[in-house]
Amino acid sequence: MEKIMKLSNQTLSQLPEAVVVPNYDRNQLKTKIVHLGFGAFHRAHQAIFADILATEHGSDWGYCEVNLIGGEKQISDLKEQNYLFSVCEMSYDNWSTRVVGVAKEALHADIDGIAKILEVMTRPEIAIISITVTEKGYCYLPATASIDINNVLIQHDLDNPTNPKSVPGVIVEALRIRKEKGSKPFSVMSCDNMPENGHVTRNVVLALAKIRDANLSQWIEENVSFPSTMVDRIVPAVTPDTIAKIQNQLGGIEDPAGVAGEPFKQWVIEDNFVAGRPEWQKAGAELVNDVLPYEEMKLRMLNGSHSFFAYLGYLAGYLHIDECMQDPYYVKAARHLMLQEQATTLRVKGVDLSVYADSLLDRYRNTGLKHRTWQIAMDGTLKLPQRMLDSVRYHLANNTPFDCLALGIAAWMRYVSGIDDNGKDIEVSDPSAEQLKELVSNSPDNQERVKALLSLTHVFGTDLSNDQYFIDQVTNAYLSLRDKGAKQTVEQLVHL
Ligand code: NAI
Ligand code: CS2
Repeated sequence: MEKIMKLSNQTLSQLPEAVVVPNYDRNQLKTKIVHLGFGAFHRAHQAIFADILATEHGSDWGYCEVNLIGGEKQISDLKEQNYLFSVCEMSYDNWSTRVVGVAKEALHADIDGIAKILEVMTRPEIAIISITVTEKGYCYLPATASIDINNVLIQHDLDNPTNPKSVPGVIVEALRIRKEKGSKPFSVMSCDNMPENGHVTRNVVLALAKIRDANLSQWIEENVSFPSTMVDRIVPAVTPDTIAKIQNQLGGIEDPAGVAGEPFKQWVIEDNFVAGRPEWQKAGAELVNDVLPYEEMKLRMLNGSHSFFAYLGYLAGYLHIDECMQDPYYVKAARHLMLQEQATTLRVKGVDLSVYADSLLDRYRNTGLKHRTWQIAMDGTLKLPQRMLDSVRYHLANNTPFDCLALGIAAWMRYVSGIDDNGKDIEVSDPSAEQLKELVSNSPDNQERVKALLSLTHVFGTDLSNDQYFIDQVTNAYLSLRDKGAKQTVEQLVHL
């Protein structure tokens, strides 16, 4: 039997001509960024920007790729294939592939040890720590954007500060060592889907540092920058089908570290770096003074409608986003949500939000993506605040309607209740899953369930948990979902 070969320096020359391969001298690259979270998104986003810069502008910015929790295989695959991985762009009917060469090193906390990761992070030439570790990785309370001191990883790091496990703990320890060595600080750049992601990161790092040593937290405050970013590219979780398609693109060569995402990509970055940065603008990123208006626009319009589809779609049996797009009532509801209930809350200027909404719907129609509603539905307790609840606050303050938002929130409540509209069990994945399960099993399936779930003040804040008008709106939507199901409720809503 013929042996299947893997992507590596040796097999690069055997790839089909259509595959773009690094045309630059990879030995000239220097590890100047440590990236925490070598997941699907980073590979198809930040790594692509760096690869374009190396290819077209002679950039020498290389990465050390790190996973702290999970993703052991991705790191070992990367090491085995000379740190090369492929990124495919999936349009409706056409795929194109690029092999990315900007990773220089790769480490996993459980395989290589945290000491090795800290050694790399404290090298003087490391200028940036960038992060894509999902909202969970920040160990924060979304309603207040402050550190969750009861988080098990934070508890561990408080007891073992020099042998940390959490993202904030690892950053604090690296900064402590740099301060002690007299090295320059680095910038810490979150690329996760949170509003003011730089501020969230700063909050958790400073809070942890302060508990440890007030001088250290003051040094961090004065010397380290935490630029915020707005990041966008739909990159669904890799499936065996994705891997098979990538192998096909590579002419039969296997790449278990490969990923595939949509053609669109956007990156808006707060230009606030203390130790230099790549010239990302040359690869199409926008460097701005204030990212917040862009973040809000993306989180509320894109991610808000994504979560709306995820909960209402999953309940109705739509497994992928493009299936939701086949339902004209769902599309109409999502467009209403985006333009009447999200766009109206935004401060972004100079963007035609109706064009933006239609471009999002068009991206969702991409049948190549197969983006699972279940994937987007994950971690709702950490996603709802920025995707829906902040807009609800705007509407309550302005006395304006928010029917679609109330329905989206009620659909999350149906979803975490654990049974879909066909009576099938739902596997709820959320850091608060245990608490959700308890609240659900201790409340009857009526307005009491809504009240019970609204008691999660780390999600809803004390304001929304006690706002009777909000409670009534969500309760009405919840009872309709319970009695008529998601499809009929959405249809009725758009007919009203
Ligand atoms: P993924 O599941 O492929 O990767 C998740 C990464 O987070 C892994 O590297 C894992 O090691 C790390 N991680 C998970 N929990 C952690 C924890 N508690 N502490 C430390 N590290 C942890 O997910 P993917 O697609 O890479 O997305 C990651 C994040 O990137 C998203 O949550 C979102 O904030 C952001 N993003 C994703 C987009 C996408 O379409 N996939 C697009 C825009 C932003
Ligand atoms: C999605 C996002 O998984 C989710 O929650 O809404 O990852 C979405 O695909 C990206 O933000 C698009 O940029």
